[in-house]
Amino acid sequence: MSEERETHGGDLAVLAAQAHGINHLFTLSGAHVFPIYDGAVHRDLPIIDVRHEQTAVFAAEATARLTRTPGLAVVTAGPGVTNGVSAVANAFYNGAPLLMLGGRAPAGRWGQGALQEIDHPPLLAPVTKIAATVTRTDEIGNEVFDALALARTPHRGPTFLDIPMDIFFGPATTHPVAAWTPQARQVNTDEMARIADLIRKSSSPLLILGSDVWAGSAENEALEFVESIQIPVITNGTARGIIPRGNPLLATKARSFAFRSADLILVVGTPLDFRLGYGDFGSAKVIHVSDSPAGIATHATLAASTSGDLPAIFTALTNSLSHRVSNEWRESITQAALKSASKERELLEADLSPIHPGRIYGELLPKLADDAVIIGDGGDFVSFAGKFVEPMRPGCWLDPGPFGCLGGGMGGIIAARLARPSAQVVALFGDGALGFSLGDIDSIVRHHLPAVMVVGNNSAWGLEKHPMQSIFGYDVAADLAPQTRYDEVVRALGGAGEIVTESSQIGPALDRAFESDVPYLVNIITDPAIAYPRTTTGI
Ligand SMILES: Cc1ncc(C[n+]2csc(CCOP(=O)(O)OP(=O)(O)O)c2C)c(N)n1
Ligand SMILES: [Mg+2]
Repeated sequence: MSEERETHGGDLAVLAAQAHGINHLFTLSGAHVFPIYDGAVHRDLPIIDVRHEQTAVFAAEATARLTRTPGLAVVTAGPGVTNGVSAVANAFYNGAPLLMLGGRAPAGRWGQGALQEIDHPPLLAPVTKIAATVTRTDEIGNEVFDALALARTPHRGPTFLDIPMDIFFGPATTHPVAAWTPQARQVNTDEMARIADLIRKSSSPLLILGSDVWAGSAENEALEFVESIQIPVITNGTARGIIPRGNPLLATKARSFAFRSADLILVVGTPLDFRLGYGDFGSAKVIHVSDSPAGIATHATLAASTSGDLPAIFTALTNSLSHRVSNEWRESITQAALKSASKERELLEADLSPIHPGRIYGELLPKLADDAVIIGDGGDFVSFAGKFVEPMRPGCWLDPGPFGCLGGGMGGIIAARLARPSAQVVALFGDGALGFSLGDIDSIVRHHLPAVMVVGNNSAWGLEKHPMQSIFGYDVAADLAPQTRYDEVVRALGGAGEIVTESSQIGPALDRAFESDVPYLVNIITDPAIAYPRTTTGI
């Protein structure tokens, strides 16, 4: 297809998206956005159509988190946009760059009550970096390009544009669009000197690596820094795997001991939110490093902070520090990690009836390849995954993140399978969470996106049932129908699956799932009485 063509606004939007390296358009149909479909068809941008707009946006978010290229979700006016809002909010709190492009009632009819007429940007403004309406056809290309550039500029996050139908269908001439290139950024040398000094003086430092380290392509520089001074590390989100399983500096399994015993905690690329005790670690000094000035916590007492280019920040630290963290501190972390690993082994090997969720991970872990993509969508069942699964590579772990929106699993599968065509894709679902995106089994079947889906089926919203029990002594609105055959739902929609009720059946069922070349759901009936032993409540 030639670059120049007399066409409409849809072509301009597609060219701008392609200049950002976007390879897929996630959508659910509506006439308001037909021009971009026509542009995508003419410009060979594959269209992945799904059964709920939320899944389109979750797929865009997961694409961004896995590939570090922005995702693109296209939704129709009105309910198409409103259905996407929860997933946009999730992406906002994960710092995931995407553009949700919405249709909009025609500008020429505004105020007259056209179908699905609603002003979207005010709904999206609190959860996007920009939410705006395009007002001229010949500006569509620039505005889409700029919205994507803003989305992927640190601190990353979603953006929203809507395009009135008459503007979108308006005549346009396309021109070649130059590919996007990132802007170079500096580090603050004074702040870096102070941080290096604090690390040098610390006898028991601990490093926390968050998702922005992976998003900012700082994983190699981070690992180099860690190895050079031998500092123990805890990772979260997509940063899990930067320090691979088996590396003695990985302190994730010694988490409570490490937080309790460190005298300095250096947090890079993640907010000091409830997951990190709001940045209050008792007497330990805290350093906060973010990819942007607004990311530095203002609610915590910080010994130092800096923001900027994360690879450059790690390189500066490596260059300015020549000491090694003490053997005693590292050894105490290793011992604490070994102790908790031996306790975990009991759960991983539990041979109980009904099945203990831990045993599912005991069976799954040895079957995971180093490049497996793991997606979690659920409550307690996914918390167990967080405890047991230690990825070997970064950018291979998708959990809902701090906004905690259930329902992202199927969008995660779509994105993971497209981004990593030959890798294992394993989605771990709570039975409650699965219900949000069950209809999109149809999407992964239609688009031939095989994946292994494992449901920890405790017939309950477990992560709500158990807390309500402990607060009120009883629970309501927390039970689901017992032992629902989600595997049969998948089969009816064209995939495959089976039910598992005994621990000994888990391994063979997982083997069949990995060997199959279709979406395969292993529906594992687990003990409803088991609650994840939680130490944080999120409040
Ligand atoms: C969209 C959304 N609605 C409600 C919640 C509140 N919530 C958090 S965990 C949870 C229970 C999840 O149940 P399930 O997926 O079955 O996992 P389990 O805890 O039983 O393992 C609920 C309802 C949420 N996080 N997101
Ligand atoms: Mg459940």
